[in-house]
Amino acid sequence: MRTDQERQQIQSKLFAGEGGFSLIEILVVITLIGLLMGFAVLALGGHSEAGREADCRARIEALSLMIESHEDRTGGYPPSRLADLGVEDANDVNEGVEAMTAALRHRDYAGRRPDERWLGNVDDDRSDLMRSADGSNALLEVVDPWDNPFFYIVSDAYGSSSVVRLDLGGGGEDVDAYAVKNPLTGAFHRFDSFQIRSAGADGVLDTEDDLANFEIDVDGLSAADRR
Ligand SMILES: [Ca+2]
Ligand SMILES: [Ca+2]
Ligand SMILES: [Ca+2]
Repeated sequence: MRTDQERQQIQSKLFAGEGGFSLIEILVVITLIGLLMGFAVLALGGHSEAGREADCRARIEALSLMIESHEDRTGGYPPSRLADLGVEDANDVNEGVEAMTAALRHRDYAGRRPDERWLGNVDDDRSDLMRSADGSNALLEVVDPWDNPFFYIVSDAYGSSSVVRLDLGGGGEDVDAYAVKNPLTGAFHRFDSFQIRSAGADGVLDTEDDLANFEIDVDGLSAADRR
């Protein structure tokens, strides 16, 4: 049997031995390592595909709320045609999302506006007939975390095609985009409101990684079902 004195000597060697670390020092180091790992995960998460996808879903969610709020305040969703906002001199590229963005940034509109960091202008166009709150005449688009414009279309335009230009790393390609039907019901998703869709990580519309304000079903994306 050890005496109390021997036990105390063993404990003091364990926790505060000469040249070793005290319990407090070890706890401080463990806490610091934990904090550093937390920062590393946060920093990586912001740039990973999973982080971008979560950011994209958050943008779609926030935009949907703004669009619903526009309907509450004005009696209508932001249009997907620029002519409905009096802009008659524009090209037809990215028109849906430009009209939505212009409506939410219109000087006569007092509701919440899209985050400035979400704005781009892939087709680099402008209109002298724009009436934006900040006086800019650029026909901006709300873009996804891959810097591609969202595709936005209101239910009264479902069934017609629109030209969308995706950035594709600065190259740019014009594609025809359509509202999507639910393959189970044969009806358009969000049949009485609006569709908003991102081309997703692959930067191509009508593929499985698209993200939208409805559930993407790859069967519903086939061209035959869309018209
Ligand atoms: Ca345009
Ligand atoms: Ca534009
Ligand atoms: Ca895609």
